Amino acid sequence: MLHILNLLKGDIGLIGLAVMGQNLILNIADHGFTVVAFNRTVEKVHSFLANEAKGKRIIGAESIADLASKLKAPRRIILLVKAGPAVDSFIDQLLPHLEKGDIIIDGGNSEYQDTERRSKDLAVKGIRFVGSGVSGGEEGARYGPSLMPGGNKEAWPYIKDIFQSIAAKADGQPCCDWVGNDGAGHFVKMVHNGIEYGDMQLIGEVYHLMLALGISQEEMANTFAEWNKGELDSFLIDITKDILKYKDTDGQYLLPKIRDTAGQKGTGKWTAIAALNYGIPVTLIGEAVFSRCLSALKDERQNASKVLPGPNAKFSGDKKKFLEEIRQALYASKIVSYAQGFMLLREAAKVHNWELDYGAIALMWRGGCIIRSVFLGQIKKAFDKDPNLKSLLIAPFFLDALTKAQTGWRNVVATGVTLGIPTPALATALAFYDGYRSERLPANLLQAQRDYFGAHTYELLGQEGKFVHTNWTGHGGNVSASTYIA
Ligand code: 2AM
Repeated sequence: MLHILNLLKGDIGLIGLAVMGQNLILNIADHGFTVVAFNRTVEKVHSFLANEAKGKRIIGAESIADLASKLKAPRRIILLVKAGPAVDSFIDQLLPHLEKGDIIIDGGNSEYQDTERRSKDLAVKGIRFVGSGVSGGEEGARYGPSLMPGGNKEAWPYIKDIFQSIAAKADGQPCCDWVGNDGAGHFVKMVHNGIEYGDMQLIGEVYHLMLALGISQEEMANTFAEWNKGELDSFLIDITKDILKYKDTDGQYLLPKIRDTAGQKGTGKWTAIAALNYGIPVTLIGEAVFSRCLSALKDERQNASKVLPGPNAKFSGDKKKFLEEIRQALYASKIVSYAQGFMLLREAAKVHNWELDYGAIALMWRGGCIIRSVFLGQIKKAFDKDPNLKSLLIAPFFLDALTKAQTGWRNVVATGVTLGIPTPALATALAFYDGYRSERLPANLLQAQRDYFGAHTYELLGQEGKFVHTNWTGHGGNVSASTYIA
């Protein structure tokens, strides 16, 4: 009897009927699962049932209690509500109606520390909590997002089927796998968004250089179309081509009319903050975030443009050759950006004891999401070949690509400097590359300076672990500072 009753119940509940939530419900229902839908403003449930959800395996709920009563055990409930207090509020409202073993999945853009906290708090109460990155926008949610679930691993066997069937597929495999404990899923989603910032910034710089070259917008679009057939084949290159081609109702290109100030919701900033907190040089994403900040200072820039002198130089080389060098610079910088992103993942995994599978993460990003690309297939291959790979830069495939690209890359950055075109992401990628491949960096001088002014001590080459202090001036004593940090 209980079994039959269970059959009449919903497979999964979803709270939050904004566009992402509605699309995800439709996607889940299309894959043969019955979904129970609920929203804080209940009228949205009614209108959803009467319109988009009509005739589909979708049941409405009038209250949290109603939602809980209409779900099979163990209950599986996805929250797709505004990140922050709304998530905690729904968790609190759900708890009295749940039983031990039930599963709450937060599919919003929550900060990974919040997910960490919720996962731990709910585990104590016997509730299995999952924080899942969901990427791909409205279209992805409806027809195949990239899904990055993490949290309480006990939940995975109960949600795997639904998650992997609704996720995007790349080379026949779902772009969804278990990421790791507690906040791991949302951390990986955050890094994904940071990398997205970096990719977009790089493409923006390329566009800026193309403008300086003086080529037509049509030529730019054709160049991107061409690039999209090769190793740069990706969603962002593809839409850039479409944007460049797009003409307004007056027959003019729309792009030059758009105000050149970029907004941000914060996930790029979170990635940069995490990079600083973990001490990992994720410089490209940092530059991408700062570039948006600089773009937002439109009034100041307008004033400065009238007074601050530039180099007054014009491009005078072979444009076709330079366009190919720009392509190489973009590709090489992208490799650096992803290498930095995976370095951050590795460090966070160490700190949080997450067992991250980097090849699987690359596959999760390979399809369905904004950074989807052929390139991620190569990253997956590199990590599959060597799961302990220290850096993508030294994986044979990427090492070869960097070797081929570096002359062009250097020329592009140098030309940007000569022409006065800012290329912060392309340039910081190159600076990172040169720093990373340097056996010796000038940090010895830094150590000496710190010891000079603050007696912080230093290590001598070949005598690591032994800290010595020098009395550089002959006065000031020989006592070193052990606790003071400059
Ligand atoms: P609403 O339709 O009742 O506004 C995206 O904003 C989704 O998050 C919507 O489903 C919205 O519900 C929900 N939401 C936003 N803020 C919320 C809050 N403070 N409490 C509950 N739900 C919230």
